[in-house]
Amino acid sequence: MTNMDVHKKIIVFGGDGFCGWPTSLHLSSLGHEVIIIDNLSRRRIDEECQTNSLTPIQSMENRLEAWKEVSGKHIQHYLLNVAEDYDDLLNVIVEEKPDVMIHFAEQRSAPYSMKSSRLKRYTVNNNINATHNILSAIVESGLDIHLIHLGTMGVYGYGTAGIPIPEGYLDIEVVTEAGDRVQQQILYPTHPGSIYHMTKSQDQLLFAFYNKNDKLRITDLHQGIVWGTHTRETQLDERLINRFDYDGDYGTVLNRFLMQAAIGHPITVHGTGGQTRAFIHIQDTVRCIQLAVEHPPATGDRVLIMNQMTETHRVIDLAEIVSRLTGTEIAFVPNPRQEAAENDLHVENGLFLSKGLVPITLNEGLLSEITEIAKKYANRADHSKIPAMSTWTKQQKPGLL
Ligand code: USQ
Repeated sequence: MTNMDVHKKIIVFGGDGFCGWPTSLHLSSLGHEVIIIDNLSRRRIDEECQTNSLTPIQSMENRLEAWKEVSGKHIQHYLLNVAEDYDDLLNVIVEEKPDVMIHFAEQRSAPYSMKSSRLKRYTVNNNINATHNILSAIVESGLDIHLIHLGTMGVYGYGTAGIPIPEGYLDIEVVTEAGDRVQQQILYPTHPGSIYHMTKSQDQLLFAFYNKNDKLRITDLHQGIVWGTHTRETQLDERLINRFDYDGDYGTVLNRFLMQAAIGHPITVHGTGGQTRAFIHIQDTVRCIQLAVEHPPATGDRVLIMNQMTETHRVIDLAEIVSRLTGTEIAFVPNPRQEAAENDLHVENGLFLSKGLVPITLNEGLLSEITEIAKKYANRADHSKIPAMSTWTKQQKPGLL
């Protein structure tokens, strides 16, 4: 029996979110026993910001009931705050004895994390405590659990001066005073662009420490910007539908552009649109997590870091593609963020390709995403939530926004 055929018990932290929900369904469909731990904070933030998913997502109870009906498989849900309820977290881990735990349970919006000092502190407290509580609980449980974490390409920063971004580690050579050449591999220096991205940079250090000190087996996935909505499993029944964020805080760039085109709103390019970013389709996200589950590091291995992205694009090029497909005009708006106006980006992603990932490209999915999702649910859109309102500095006030 190969590693791929083994059915595992898997806890998914943050299994109600945009990446966590389709991942939970996918792993369950493969025969793994999936347990979701989620405090439903993403839904609370929607209420706080008076925003909503463009798609009509169901309550957690309805989602799980629908999955049982459609697949015959049971997913259990624990309502638990991983960042705060350490004892409960430890108890669940000790009782359930999972083989694998997947950690999506972090506040994931850069603009939201920059909105106010309250939200900066919330993001830091939530994200870093969640990660540390999980690591600490694995050690205290005494169990040999493979931890998979959803990190971000944003820890590297985007100004790479032509250097292809390696998968986590950089080869360096230092010439000592005596003239000796010393070679080393170090964690690629982090260069986060928001409080949110900074928390993911801190996560890397926590992983490095627990890996060195306690020999924890950890995979850290540096994911690019996700686009798309459906995966094979979320399409099986409308009650399983994934969330689609389009608002100025949580909507990611390409999905925002697709939704804007669907409702005839000008496509909001920040600045010149010369920002180059890494992208991946949500279907490939869940496939990558499957591959990470099937290829765990061995005890004693260093943290396995893989770049979870399939393509790089400039924001302006994406806007032009969507504009060409739909006839929607492009609006250049002052950039509310502090980021380089233009950058090159070369990313190595050979690890996932070598494990069998066959990427979905933009060409294959864009039109259907516009018609099947954005247009279908356009009547649910609140147009007042489209502008990006979060600014990176107090002084900067984006004129048009
Ligand atoms: N942008 C626009 N117009 C818009 C929205 C965004 O031009 O209407 C620009 C932004 O200024 C930025 C780029 O598009 O230059 C990407 O913005 P984004 O909101 O799509 O992505 P980001 O804030 O980086 O965060 C998202 C996810 C985060 C994940 C990250 C991966 O929210 O959870 O970690 O993508 S990465 O960008 O590779 O770090």
